[in-house]
Amino acid sequence: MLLMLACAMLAGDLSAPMAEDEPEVVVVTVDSTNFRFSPASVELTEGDAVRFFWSGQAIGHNAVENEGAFSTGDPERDVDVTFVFEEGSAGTYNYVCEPHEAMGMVGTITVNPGPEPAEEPAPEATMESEDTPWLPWPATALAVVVGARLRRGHSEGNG
Ligand SMILES: [Cu+2]
Repeated sequence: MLLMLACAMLAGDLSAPMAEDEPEVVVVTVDSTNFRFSPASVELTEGDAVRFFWSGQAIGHNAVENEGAFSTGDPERDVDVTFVFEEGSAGTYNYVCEPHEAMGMVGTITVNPGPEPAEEPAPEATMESEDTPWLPWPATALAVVVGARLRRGHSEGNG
């Protein structure tokens, strides 16, 4: 029993989160000659950010997420907008440059879940298993005592 508890505590310590990484900021810019985002595919972790950054473009671009998760607004020649993917935002985000979507100016951001906090072992769970073996004992002991008294009383009456 104590050994089990000790093991559980040890496991909890081992799975405790390490010092968290510094949030990463991935810059997505525009390859204007090919009308492409660069990089077009980004993978990061919850807490990280994407910075859409371009300036002095010949024509305006924007980055609009298909489900409305983020948008840099109207197409602009100069854009500097940073979106932070908070805890709980894990998922895949597909976005387009609205004027140039048909030309293939699209991008994907994949956000992976951050490290889980260590779960506390539930102390109640280990207590429950000990209940059942003790239940029959008081009832059985009482029956033996009552049975012995009855038998003795009976034999005295006969003798
Ligand atoms: Cu564009």
